[in-house]
This record gives sequence, structure tokens and C-alpha cells, in this order.
Amino acid sequence: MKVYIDGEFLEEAHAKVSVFDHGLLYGDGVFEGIRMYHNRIFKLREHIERLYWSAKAILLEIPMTPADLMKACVDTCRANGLREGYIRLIVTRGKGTLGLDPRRCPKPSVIIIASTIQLYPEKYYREGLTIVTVPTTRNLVNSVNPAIKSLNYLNNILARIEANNAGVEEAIMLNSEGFVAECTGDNVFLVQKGRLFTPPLSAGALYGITRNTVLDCAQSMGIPTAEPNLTRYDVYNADEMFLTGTAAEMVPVVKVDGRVIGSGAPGPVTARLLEAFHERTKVEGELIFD
Ligand code: PXG
Repeated sequence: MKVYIDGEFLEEAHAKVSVFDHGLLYGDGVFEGIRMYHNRIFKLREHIERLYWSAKAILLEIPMTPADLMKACVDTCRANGLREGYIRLIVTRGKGTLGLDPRRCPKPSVIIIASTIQLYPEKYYREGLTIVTVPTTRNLVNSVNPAIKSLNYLNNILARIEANNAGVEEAIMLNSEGFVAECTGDNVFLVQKGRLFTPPLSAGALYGITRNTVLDCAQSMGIPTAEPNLTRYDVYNADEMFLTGTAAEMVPVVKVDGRVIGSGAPGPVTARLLEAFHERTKVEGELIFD
């Protein structure tokens, strides 16, 4: 595997960063997780745009233009002969001193890993997930805003540990007011009486690329959408529920906190949206090989 680091392609064994990189020392940096389907990088422009927004929010200057960064992602897929899979794009604060002041880090590092992806087992797409709500609340928007896709994922990891301890694959995280924020690596959607709901960004959700794609699919299919605050009561009484994320795509949820959601099987609106989503992944995105 060849890894892109600051303009060079390095063999995996030589692809290393300094122990003084503030990405390691403090989780100071931002990242994206991007999918390739059928020789195209899906929503690459949108991922790059979100990366620059995350960077701006933490006053991190990405040392290349968005166009060059997009090209570097395509080049990394080509260098690895990949037409399907997953790109992990990371910008760290870079090498600094032992002290958290980011001004001590003169040069941010850009790292691009292109690899294959480990998906949820197929049975979860057929049968739906069982999940729980966990005690760890999502970060406050005024602390580490969940809209920033930062290298600081401990909040999510704590929730994931709670999910693991409960024997489930994902966890609903509430915000400090008790409204649904999102899951540890996925956005949350509910279907109720033919309408599609997802929490607003202000509730502590990531501006998910898959979230936006699904909202867009719904709108073009004439399914009404809204982004209200949602409680666990709304979750328990939904007709259908699913999660969205670059890794998961759209995965149905059939049980939450011991309550059966809707019929207890993946629902018809979820199925229609999933089909529309898959159609887009076939034709949209930046071409890898000509
Ligand atoms: N919320 C959180 C906290 C996430 O980390 C999403 C929502 C969904 O966003 P997208 O833009 O992917 O639709 C994410 C995405 C990984 C990995 O390797 C994590 C994500 C995506 C891809 C890979 O852990 N998280």
C-alpha cells in the first residue's frame, strides 16, 4: 500500500508521522472518511469542502488548495490501483513542541490513505440493527462542536464502548438537553407517517455527507423532510428508523432500548431511499481511472 504524506507516496512501512505531531499528542487535526464506488470518488467535492470548514473552525490552515487536495485523493487511489474502497484523509496540526499551543506547529501535515473498507455484515441490512441509547452525552456545540470532524473522537469512543458493553453495534447519543444528536459514527433518521426526520445540526449532529445525500434523494422522490429536535419518545414511536454514514451507507434499525421500531423489520421508505442512494453511487463522483 502506498500512503500519501505531504506530497510524497510512501510504502506503508515508511509511512510515519512524528511522535511530536499534535495530531497524536492532542488529537489536534481534522479528517474525512470518503468512499469510492465503481471507479468514482463519491461526493469528493463535498468532503473536501467539509474538511476546509472543519479546519477553519480550529484555525488550521491546510497547506494546499482544495483542487490540489482533490487531485491528491484521486492520485492516491490510482497509486494503489483502487476503484472501490475507502479514503481516510487527515490533516494534522503537524510537528510541534510538548505544549498545546498550536502556534508551535509551523507546518500541518496532509495524509491520505486509500484502502478497502470493512462494512457491517450483510444481515444487518436485511434484518436491521438493534441499538441502545448510551449515558455519554454528545459534546456540547460550544465545547468541541460535533460539526467539526476532528481527530478528537474520545466522546464517540466512550459511547462506542458503552454500545460494546451492551452487545450492540451502534449507540444513540443524546445532547445535554436530552435531544437525539447522532450515533457514534452515523447520523440518525426517522420515518413517521411518510415523512422523514433527522436531528438539526444545532442538536449536535455532524453535517453528514450521506445525511445530505439521503435528504436530497427524499426531496427528489417527493418525500417531505424536516429537521426538528427529536427525543427518545419520537424514536420509539417511529414507523421506520435508519442510520447514515460513509461506512454504513444506510442501515435500518429495528430495535432501540428494547422497544421494537415499527413492524420490527426494515421498512418500505427506507428501502426506496436505499435504492435511490445506490443509484447515485453508481453515476456520481470524481473519476479515478479514465
Ligand atoms: N456522525 C459522526 C460522528 C461521524 O463520524 C457521520 C456522522 C456520518 O457522516 P458521513 O459524512 O460519513 O455521512 C460520521 C462519519 C471511520 C469512519 O473510519 C467514520 C465516519 C465515516 C467514515 C469512516 O470510523 N464517520
